[in-house]
Amino acid sequence: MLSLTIPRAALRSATAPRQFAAAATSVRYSSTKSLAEAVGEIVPAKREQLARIKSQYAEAPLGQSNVGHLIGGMRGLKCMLWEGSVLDAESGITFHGKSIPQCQKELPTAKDIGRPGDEMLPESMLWLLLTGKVPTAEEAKGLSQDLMSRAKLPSFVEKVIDTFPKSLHPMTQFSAAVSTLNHDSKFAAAYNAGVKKTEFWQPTLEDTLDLIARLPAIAARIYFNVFGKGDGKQHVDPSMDFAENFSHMLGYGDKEGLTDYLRLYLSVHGDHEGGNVSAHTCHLVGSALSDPYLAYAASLNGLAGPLHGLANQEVLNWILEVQREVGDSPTDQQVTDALWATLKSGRVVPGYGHAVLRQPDPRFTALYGYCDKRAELQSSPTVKLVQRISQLAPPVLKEHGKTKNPFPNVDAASGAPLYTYGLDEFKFYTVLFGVSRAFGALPQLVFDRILGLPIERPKSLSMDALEQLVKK
Ligand code: CMX
Repeated sequence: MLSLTIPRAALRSATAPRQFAAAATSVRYSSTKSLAEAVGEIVPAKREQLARIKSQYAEAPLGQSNVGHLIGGMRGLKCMLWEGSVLDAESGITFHGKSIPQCQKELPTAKDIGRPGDEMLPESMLWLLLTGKVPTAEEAKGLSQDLMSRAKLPSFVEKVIDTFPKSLHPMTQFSAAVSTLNHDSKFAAAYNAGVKKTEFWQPTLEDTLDLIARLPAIAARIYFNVFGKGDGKQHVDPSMDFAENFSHMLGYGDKEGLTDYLRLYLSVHGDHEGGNVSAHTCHLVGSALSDPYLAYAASLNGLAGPLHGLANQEVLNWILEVQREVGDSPTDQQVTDALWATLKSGRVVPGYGHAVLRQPDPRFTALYGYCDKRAELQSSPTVKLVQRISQLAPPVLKEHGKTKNPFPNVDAASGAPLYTYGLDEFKFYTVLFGVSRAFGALPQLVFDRILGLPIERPKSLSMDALEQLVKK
């Protein structure tokens, strides 16, 4: 039960084992568990599970790899461990076994921690991803307050960001700024001090929380410098949750609909199993024991590609292009013609298709569902066009006959609500995705270190070597 008066002695870091405790004064109720304690509890079982798998099944086949895998982007090859989520081609993503609708039902929401808003908190999702358990409202609130206590940027990082030219893409600014945060990496410091391998996960978790907490301020500073919106100071209000503070920093704090949308957006974009470019990159770079800042900066560079995270910028660009062409009340034929014109020009339809999914993306469905709940979004011509295209594009893409999945992915829906709420600088959209992806990619880095996973080093072959091998 939440009590409003908290004895001073009961206040301590919501997460950290003493040696890595954040200097910040985060608030935690003595009866609730901190995130570090909750993660610490699962460590023995996770290690035992890995030892059991190693001793009993190390030689068990997982299907064969073939030449098609080697030259075809390793589609479907089972060669990575990823704890937080599993992606099924038909039913979509589950986070520790929970689908998005289940998470929407079970995870603590803004209202549950005393803030205005109905959507699940990204803080709750982070707890689930790291522990496999649904947090109580008190635990979610404690984690939220802990993150807010870590959110202030070092002043040298602010200065670095302020030197970037406005013309530098926001994603490049974002990854560069994240790299500089490694100046204060607790993992790097612990490693240099000779901390034992079995304890690596603790400073990795500390860096993870520091980094996630600081991403909104980095993003908002870039947004202010490039687009002139927000107060430019990235003020943090400790009574607000993560998305609420972020929304205020960006200058949209008065728009409850946008703030609640951000909560949902950040929660569903966080984790999408390990094989996608951004998640895999974080795991790969982290496997060299690079600290979480370096690993996540690399991840962001992958997210900035147009076939991955940049697609959400491309989608809005393309939707507005179609809107200019067909107007606000187009016929089905006009929209269909616009889809064919895109395909015939040799371009992909952005926001459609997926390397794994073979059904509409449940993340798309969740964001679409949000639009259906809000009158201001229902009346938006941009949202309406997105919804119309989601019905008309699949038959066109099927007839076109190339893509294995003609259905919308998350990027098809994510930008239109932002645009409608006035966050219309779509060059910035992938930065929002980048704030979110940290909620999934970084917890896996913690698991990598709990499990002591080795450096990644798959085998490559030249075409000559490949031919020699297969001709034998
Ligand atoms: N429009 C037109 N053609 C498409 C297409 C689309 N939306 N999606 C796939 N295709 C084409 C591919 O370009 C490929 O053509 P070629 O054989 O000429 O190279 C063919 O269909 C087969 O591709 P696939 O096996 O179905 O898809 P991949 O696994 O290779 O690629 C993806 C997946 C997402 C990169 C691809 O569907 C695509 O480019 N979609 C548009 C961009 C996009 O929305 N990306 C965001 C994905 C989600 C995310 O990561 O954020």
